[in-house]
Amino acid sequence: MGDIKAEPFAFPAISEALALIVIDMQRDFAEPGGFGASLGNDVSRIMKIVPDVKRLIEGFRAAGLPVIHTMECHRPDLSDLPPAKRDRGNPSLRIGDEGPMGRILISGERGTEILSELAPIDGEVVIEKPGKGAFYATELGDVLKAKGIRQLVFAGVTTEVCVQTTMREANDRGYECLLAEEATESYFPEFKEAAMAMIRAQGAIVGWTAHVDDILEGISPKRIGHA
Ligand code: TIU
Repeated sequence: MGDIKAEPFAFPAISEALALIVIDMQRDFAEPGGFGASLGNDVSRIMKIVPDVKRLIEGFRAAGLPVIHTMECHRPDLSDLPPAKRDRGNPSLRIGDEGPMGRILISGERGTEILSELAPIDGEVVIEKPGKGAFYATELGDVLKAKGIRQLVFAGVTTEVCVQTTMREANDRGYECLLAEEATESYFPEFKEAAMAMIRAQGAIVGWTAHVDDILEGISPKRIGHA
């Protein structure tokens, strides 16, 4: 497969080892009445990245590369929700409360679903995670090991919270991580910029960043075919 144009330098992609992980593209973070809005955020920013996340997912599917989805959510009995998380901040609706899209961030509720435009297809792994990081208290590490995945391309929300936390977890576990710039977003534009700068600083201390077009060019079946 070869190099993908990236910062701070080219990302050395290996087709047998590469997967896309789409973090928490759920209605609760993107639509009015959900968890993101209950924390006082302008959620309209999140919907704007949907077309770029969609073409990245479609590019991975077309190349025959795995797509993994995550969802931040909790059990209906809240047994995996520490009080420290439930009580944090001053939200108008807390995790587990009944909102306009069902109970906030609870598994199986309408608001917890992945946006319909980005819905997983048959055979794609969906990881339900109680934390901000996708490795904590989930089967993600075992799934990646079983599939032989050692490199992860990241998309999803929010850049500095669940995306960055998961990238740091993955980096410490030995995965090479590449963040797709137009396919991630924060409620705070300055936090997105700062998170990307932190990730790629010091010679890719946490990982690389790249434009969606360059990632799609790097994984295109045409290019794999000629590798
Ligand atoms: N609040 C915020 O920025 N993010 C989260 O609570 N979760 C995720 O980032 N998925």
